[in-house]
Amino acid sequence: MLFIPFTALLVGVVSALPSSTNLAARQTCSSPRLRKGWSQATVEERLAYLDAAVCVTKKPSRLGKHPNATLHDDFAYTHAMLDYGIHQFAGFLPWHRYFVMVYEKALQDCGYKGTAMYWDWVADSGNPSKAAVWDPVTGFGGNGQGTGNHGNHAPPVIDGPFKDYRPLYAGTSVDQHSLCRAWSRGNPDNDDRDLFGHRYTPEIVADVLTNSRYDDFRSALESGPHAAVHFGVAIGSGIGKIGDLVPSSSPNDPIFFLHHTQVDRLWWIWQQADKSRTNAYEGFHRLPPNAPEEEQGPPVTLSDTLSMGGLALDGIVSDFMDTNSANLCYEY
Ligand SMILES: [Cu+2]
Repeated sequence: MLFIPFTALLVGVVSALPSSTNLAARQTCSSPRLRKGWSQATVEERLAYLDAAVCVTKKPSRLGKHPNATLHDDFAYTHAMLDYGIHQFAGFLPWHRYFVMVYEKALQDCGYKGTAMYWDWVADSGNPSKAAVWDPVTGFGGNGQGTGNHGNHAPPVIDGPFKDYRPLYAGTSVDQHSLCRAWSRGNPDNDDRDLFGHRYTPEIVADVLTNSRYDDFRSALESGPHAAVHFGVAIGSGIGKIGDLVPSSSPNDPIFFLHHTQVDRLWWIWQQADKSRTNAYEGFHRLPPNAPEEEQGPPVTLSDTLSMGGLALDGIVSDFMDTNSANLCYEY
């Protein structure tokens, strides 16, 4: 049988490969790699990650959709193009698991030796604006500042390694702008914390994890804490402008990948609680936006395709369920 290394799947340029490839059970995963939280990593590890993340913003586009696009822009574009088909249904979790892996591989192609890292926003929910991820030297820089952006874009991020990065896309439209954030500011009178930290507390996330059915868990996580972090970072109350982490091009903000690695980690934690959850996958496909509301799509299956829109080869859901499989081989 032809052996296809998983890295080939990620690069997405091996034209002889079928468009989707089942790689399960070809090897074993004897020593899974540990994905760390940003605040657990050493300063050297954080700087190495940031160096590679900056490198991704300077590498040429793989998709070739626009002469000014970089590889990082490709991630935003792919996510924006596929938006409707990768959110608000069962496929949300495996699709983003694969997407984070494609990015992790891009970091490694930039010389990074480590793994994807996560922002544990549950641990930081009491005071999210003070989280280590926002450090100007050992993190991703802080909130947007001043008035130097245009149109609907929130103020630019003026510190940290991405202050000169100018994402090309807003949604799927070409609209180059400075990387921007607009943190929501909590109202202490209502126990509203900044960055909507009151919506992803340990209590709330523990409650999300009590859902025993896959798609109930997925839905509670996606529309609850996951969405709150997107909005908390990028939809500052009252300024009428939005930061990069809200539109469908949200991978524009490199913090996206730490946010989604945390989402992946919470799924992993949920899976660890019961062996039968490794392959627990149920729910329904979404119908096109113009379909009558009462109709639902066909049931999802483990053999459904995960499209990467040309950024990497398409995958199959079953290849992204078990982080201890040979092709994933990581843990938290
Ligand atoms: Cu997404």
